Amino acid sequence: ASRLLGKTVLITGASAGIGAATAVLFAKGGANLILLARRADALKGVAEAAAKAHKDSGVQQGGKIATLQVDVSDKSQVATILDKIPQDLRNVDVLVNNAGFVHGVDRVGTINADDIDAMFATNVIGLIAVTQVFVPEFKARKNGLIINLGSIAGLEAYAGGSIYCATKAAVRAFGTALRKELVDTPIRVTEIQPGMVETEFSIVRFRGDKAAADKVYEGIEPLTAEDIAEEIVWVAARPPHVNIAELFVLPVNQASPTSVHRE
Ligand code: 8X3
Repeated sequence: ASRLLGKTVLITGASAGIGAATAVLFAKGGANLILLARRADALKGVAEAAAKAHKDSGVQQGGKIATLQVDVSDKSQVATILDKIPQDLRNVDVLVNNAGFVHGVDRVGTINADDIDAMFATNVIGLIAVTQVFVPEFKARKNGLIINLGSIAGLEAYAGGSIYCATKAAVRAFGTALRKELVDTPIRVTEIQPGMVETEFSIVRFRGDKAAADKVYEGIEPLTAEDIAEEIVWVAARPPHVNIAELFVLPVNQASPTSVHRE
């Protein structure tokens, strides 16, 4: 973990869930943070939690935290990211492309067109746009790690998830191509593929219906945001010659999107 000391990590979708847990864990490990999200107030809470985690850790290095209110699905906002980063955090070492969501469980033919656009806009186009900002930076500095949040959904699609699964398959294809493009550089590209993780994600999927969201996790112990944060921080702490290309992480009682054992 000493490899994290003083590193600067930019996290999208940092206001909740995996992004927020990852911010706190990197801060604890002595990294500096640039936290991006649409919701400024939630982001502020995460920045405070991360600052506290850094302070409590007693680690001297790192602990600088900047928050940027950015919607990655908005091209004009993504274009301002570099300008908005405070000067002392300009040299980003790790990009965590975490922002993403699913809206609805509708079957093809009945899917809301705006939901299709929104999921692709954030999960795919936004992720690509942010990556395009940092790849030239990383190439110029001959340094960088890009961690994309894929999903089990990108490996095996399931009924009722056609659009979300397609967005995560796109993330996978994009990252695979990028890894090949960067093969002659020190820049690493990782894809984390979580299975069932209990966060706001499920509530958003069911459009705020908490009871429906909770049902997903009935009788099974899902992963937590902190579990995935641990994997992300571990990936970032590998020696520079080691690239964890993919990491498929499941709750012990899940074997596929539909193979779930419930007590
Ligand atoms: C989300 C995991 O199983 O809901 O990335 O598709 S799942």
